[in-house]
Amino acid sequence: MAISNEDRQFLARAFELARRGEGFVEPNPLVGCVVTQGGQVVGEGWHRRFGGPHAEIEALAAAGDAARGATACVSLEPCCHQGKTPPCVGALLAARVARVVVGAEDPNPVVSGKGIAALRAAGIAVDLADDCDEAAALVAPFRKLITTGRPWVIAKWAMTLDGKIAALDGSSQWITGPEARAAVHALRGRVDAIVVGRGTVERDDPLLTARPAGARTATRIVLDAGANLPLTSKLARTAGEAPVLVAAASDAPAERVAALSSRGIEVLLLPGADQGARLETLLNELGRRQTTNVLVEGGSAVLGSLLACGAIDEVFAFVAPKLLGGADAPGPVGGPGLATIAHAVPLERLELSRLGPDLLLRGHVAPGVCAR
Ligand code: AOF
Ligand code: ZN
Repeated sequence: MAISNEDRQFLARAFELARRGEGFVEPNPLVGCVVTQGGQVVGEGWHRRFGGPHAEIEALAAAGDAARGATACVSLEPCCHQGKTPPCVGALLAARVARVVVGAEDPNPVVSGKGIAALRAAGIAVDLADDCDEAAALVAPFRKLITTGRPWVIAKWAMTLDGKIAALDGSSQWITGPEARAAVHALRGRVDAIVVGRGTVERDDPLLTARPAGARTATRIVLDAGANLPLTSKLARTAGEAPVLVAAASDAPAERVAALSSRGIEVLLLPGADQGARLETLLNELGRRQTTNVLVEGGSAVLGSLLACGAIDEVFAFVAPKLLGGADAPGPVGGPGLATIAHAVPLERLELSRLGPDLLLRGHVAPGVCAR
């Protein structure tokens, strides 16, 4: 049996449920599940928190006896391994579901394809929606981390309609209105780390916390080759409330490193001749720490280095309907830039929303695209 339109509708619901776990489940994937009988939903569930029951277990529990002979639509291939929780394949078999619709294969090599094979071997009909971009997008950060060992990098900026992130005098507060700023706080509240350059700290003295607090508390990271972060900065003064990490060059002065460390700030000494090389090392280290989502808030030099090393996975561009002009007023992404228009990095899965007076454009960098 192939995937029907009805299956797709239930899968869409499973994706919606899965998103509720955002910020709570990482480094696990977002997963949602809908159990149906004769076109009616009899149980719904999602993976709610890291270490907790998987989506299928929640949905089967909600369905109870109605799961017998039912169809389970799961956004991700059910697991067949004993992790922190028992395998979902076993639970689906025990509940006697008749059919499983799967949004995407699990990129985790421990599961990948084996969950579907185990279900089929037990006589359950399994249909994989292998053309489902949305299922793939839902687990894109998880896939990135588990297959490359590096986090998913979200580049965020706020600019005027004519592409400026600050006026000539350096002022940038505020380009966008309160609704857009609230969306940034929501984003901060679900990521594992927030990165800014030293220049941004100098200019804006940001706190980089989510207000109100979100599902998780991000580590606030400053790219600061000389470990010069002032002890009077808001970041340094709040290091006891939310973690601060200074990513410095390996030759940063020992007394600066000691001063920051004594305030509870972690200093990472990164090898590498330039910011781009140090950024790559930092991303590898963050991946090693199971960091799934990293939000990079600028400035333009940092975003430029990221673009140049092909490290941007997703973009959140907030656009205010204002004009600033100025040949020397900065744009969001600096650095060397790409040599020619044919090298421009395309975004896909573009979503456009209105936030009060402003626009939010978000999209994923097409997989396999690498800046040259
Ligand atoms: C599913 N349903 O809802 C999720 C799955 O350590 P554990 O037990 O939580 O297992 C984590 C792994 O299980 C994770 O790496 C991924 O392969 C899969 N996640 N699988 O069937 C779910 N969250
Ligand atoms: Zn599972």
